[in-house]
Formats: sequence, structure tokens, C-alpha cells
Amino acid sequence: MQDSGDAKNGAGVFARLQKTRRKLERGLAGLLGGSGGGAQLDELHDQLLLADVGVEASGRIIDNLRGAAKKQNDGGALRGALRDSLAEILSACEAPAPPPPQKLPRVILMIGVNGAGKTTTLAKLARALQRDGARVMLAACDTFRAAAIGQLQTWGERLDAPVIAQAHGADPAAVAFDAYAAACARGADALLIDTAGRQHTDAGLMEQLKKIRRVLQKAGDDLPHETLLTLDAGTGQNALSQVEHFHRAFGVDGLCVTKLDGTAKGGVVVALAMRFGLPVRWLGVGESLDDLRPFSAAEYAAALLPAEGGGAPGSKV
Ligand SMILES: Nc1nc2c(ncn2[C@@H]2O[C@H](COP(=O)(O)OP(=O)(O)OP(=O)(O)O)[C@@H](O)[C@H]2O)c(=O)[nH]1
Ligand SMILES: [Mg+2]
Repeated sequence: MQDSGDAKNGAGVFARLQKTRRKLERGLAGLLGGSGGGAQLDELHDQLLLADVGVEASGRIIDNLRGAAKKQNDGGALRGALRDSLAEILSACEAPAPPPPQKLPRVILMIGVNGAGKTTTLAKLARALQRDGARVMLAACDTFRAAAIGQLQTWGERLDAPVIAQAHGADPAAVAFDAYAAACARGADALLIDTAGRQHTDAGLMEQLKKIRRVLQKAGDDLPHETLLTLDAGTGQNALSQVEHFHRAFGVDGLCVTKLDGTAKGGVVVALAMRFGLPVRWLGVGESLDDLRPFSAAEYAAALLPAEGGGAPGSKV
């Protein structure tokens, strides 16, 4: 799948992660200029926690750095070792794109708590697929919130993609089934299914999602081909409990982490990598259709902590 122009120009994740990067840099400035001694490492540990990197990942990073500091104890080496350590943890989230399904359309189910960015990410993903030449259809299975159907229809108009919808309050599983039939009949390459958001602890939401899946599976055992959980990076460590709940109660194939442009909590992706190692498929870096980036561990680590001098590294980010 192609990247957007912004990312190609080298201003992708790197440019949009500036709030998190600034916070990390401010916290680390004194330390990274120093010798990497014990007290400095304790201070660094605190700063990593403040950047939402999480307890487990911060502990692992400090252990790695303690080893590195014994061999080479200047600030530049410490900085490089810290970035390598972030990249190593983040690499748990890198996964190849899922293989093409046996039968088109590819069906992607978007799930997540309310306001996480599911619908916006679905629209961005539709745009990315279209850019690769796919004919995309959308299914309005959030029949819970009154305005949700109209919101998806507006995206559909902008994308010039058909939207299959029923009335507010209709059975989401019935909408999904109809949408799949329509997508098959019209020869669509991809069907993106929008769902309702509620608190992840809401048993009714999980039952509704399971019913959507059960009904889809009447048409094909492997449906949906991909279930993507959307997480708002700004929720910080709460994102971990969202993943835990959704993964246990429903099953998740990959993560979309949104709103990275507006938060200093971008370190949460490191915490997610350490705890779950689930593929991070997409990053949301703004509200417009082109503000979606594929995830790369090395690029993300370099965006969090660039080489000294701070400019965008020679990579794509
Ligand atoms: N800055 C920024 N805003 C985003 C991003 N993704 C989504 N948003 C905004 O977040 C808000 C909620 O997004 P939605 O896509 O409606 O979220 P949702 O999960 O579908 O919400 P519900 O349908 O209520 O469950 C909207 O105002 C979006 O424009 C992002 O990557 N960056
Ligand atoms: Mg929505």
C-alpha cells in the first residue's frame, strides 16, 4: 500500500510526533549530555514513565542502557543505545501486511471505544486502499449513535465510495450481512465495516461485535479477514486495558493508534509493543484523509528520539 505524499516527502510521523519528542527531549536533555551513571539512569527511568512508555518497557530500556553505559559512557552513545532499545521493543509490533484473502472482498472490521477515531481511520484506510486501485465499500454498522450513519455517508461521498446503511437502531449484524452481499454483488475489492463505540467494559458491545462476526461467518469462515482495534494515543496507559479487554473478549489482529499529532503520549506505542506485541498496522497523525501512516519500528524510534541535531532522519519519517 502506498504512503501519502506527506510521508514520501519525509515529513510523516517524524513531523507529527513533535509533542511527544519535545517532551522526551526536554526530560532527557541533561541526562543525555551526561555520563550515563546510576543516578542519571534512575532519572531517565522516571522520564520514560512520564512519556507513557510504561513500567515494563522502561525497566527493560534501563537494563539495556546500564549494559551499554558500562562499555561506552558518553551522552551520544547513550542516546544511540536508547534509540536502539526503543526500536528493538517496537519491532515486536512490525508485521507483514496480511496475505490477500482467498475470495474478495477483503473485509476489515474496525472496533474500539467511543471517540477513539474508528470512523476517521476507516475513511483514511479506504483512501489508502483506493490509492492502490481498490474498489472500496463501507458498511455503517454503528447504528447505535444517531449521527454515526450520516458521518459515514459524508466520508463515503468524499471518497466516492458506496455506503451500505440501514436506519438508526437497526441490527448491526444485519447491516454487515447486507453490506457483504452488496460488496460481493458489485465486485468490490474491500469492505470496511464501521462499528459502534462504547466503553470497552460494556458487555453489550462485545456481544454485538460477536454477532456481527457470527453473521459474517455464515458467508465465509475467514470473515472478517482483519479486525483492527483503534486506540486514541492520548488515553495513555488506559489504551493497554482497552487492548486487554478487546483482545480477550473478542480478538484483535492489529492496532491503529490515532491522534499522535495532538498528544505527548506517543510513548504508549512502546508500552503496547512490550505488553502485547500485536501488529501496529496504522498511525493516525491528523484529521484529514491523508493523515494515515504505516507503522515502522525504526522510523517510530527515530521520530521519538532522533540523532542529535534533531532533524528528520534520512528515513521516510
Ligand atoms: N488530531 C487528530 N484527530 C483525530 C485523529 N483521528 C480521529 N480524530 C478525531 O477524533 C474525533 C473522533 O473520531 P471518530 O472517527 O468519530 O471516532 P470514533 O471512534 O468513530 O467515535 P464513535 O463513533 O463515537 O465511537 C474526531 O473529531 C476526529 O476528527 C487523528 O489521528 N488526529
Ligand atoms: Mg464512529
